[in-house]
Amino acid sequence: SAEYTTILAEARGRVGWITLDRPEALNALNSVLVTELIDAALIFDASSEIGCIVITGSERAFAAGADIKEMADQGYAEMLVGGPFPGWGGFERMRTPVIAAVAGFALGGGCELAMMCDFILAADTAKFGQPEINLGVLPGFGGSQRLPRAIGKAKAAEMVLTGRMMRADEAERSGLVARVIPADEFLADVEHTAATIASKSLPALYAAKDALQAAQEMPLSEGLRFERLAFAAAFATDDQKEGMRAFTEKREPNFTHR
Ligand code: CO8
Repeated sequence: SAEYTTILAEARGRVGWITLDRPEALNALNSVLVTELIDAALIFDASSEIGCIVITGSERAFAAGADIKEMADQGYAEMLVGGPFPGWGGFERMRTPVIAAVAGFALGGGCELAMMCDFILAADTAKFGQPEINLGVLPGFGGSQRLPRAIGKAKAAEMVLTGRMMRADEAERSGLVARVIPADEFLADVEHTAATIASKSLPALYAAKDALQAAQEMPLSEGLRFERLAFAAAFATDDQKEGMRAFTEKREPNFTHR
């Protein structure tokens, strides 16, 4: 939409596309971009017309991190009170599935933003890293917590302590990304994947995303209890009736909520 200056936001069918667009800074996440990204994402999330959100960058960079030039002179209180943090709670609580579509650099806050999404699709050009250690700091946007959960302690510790980059094939082997796609097929594949998700029943998508998030945050017994209740609750929706009826009638389901 026209009012944004650092991102492009556009609905394509039931998919909400957000393209980070600060080419002069490899999409570094400055405060304007962060504000616009969260705003656009929350608007898509609030719309029942949107069943999947894609966050992507350019061929060269998803995002090369927080904006170092903007951060350089900040102090403790400025970081804590303003800084990059306000607003992300809402982003993390979105109900709509979010895909991070990463080509090129996903470094620092860029890698952390990608990990905040439900899953990452990577072009074969993708490079992931938490290079904050080279700047005399550490990941500040979830990287020290989400990277070990995604790829295990050993690999995460090596990445965070050396600041090295990881290529797409290693990222796939390690479980950081769902799939690696050749660069020339990348956006078409992402679009297809997002449209597939967006064609499902919205209440079922919300519940499935909730349960997957519970798996990241809860002990197994709690997560299993959460799933059991959510599964039973799905049987109160007309989309469950339609989905199962369509299966027995050997036709495509026509969900009410999508
Ligand atoms: N911040 C500000 N500007 C940047 C950033 C950045 N993170 N990354 C690149 N740029 C700018 C460069 O300064 C350069 O601008 P100019 O042309 O005006 O000098 C332009 O983008 C192009 O970059 P390069 O010339 O460096 O391009 P190269 O291809 O030579 O190198 C690299 C690409 C390797 C990606 C290199 O740019 C680089 O190392 N960038 C910094 C990566 C980094 O350290 N990221 C971590 C930042 S700290 C962080 O993310 C902490 C997160 C905690 C909170 C997050 C809240 C959102």
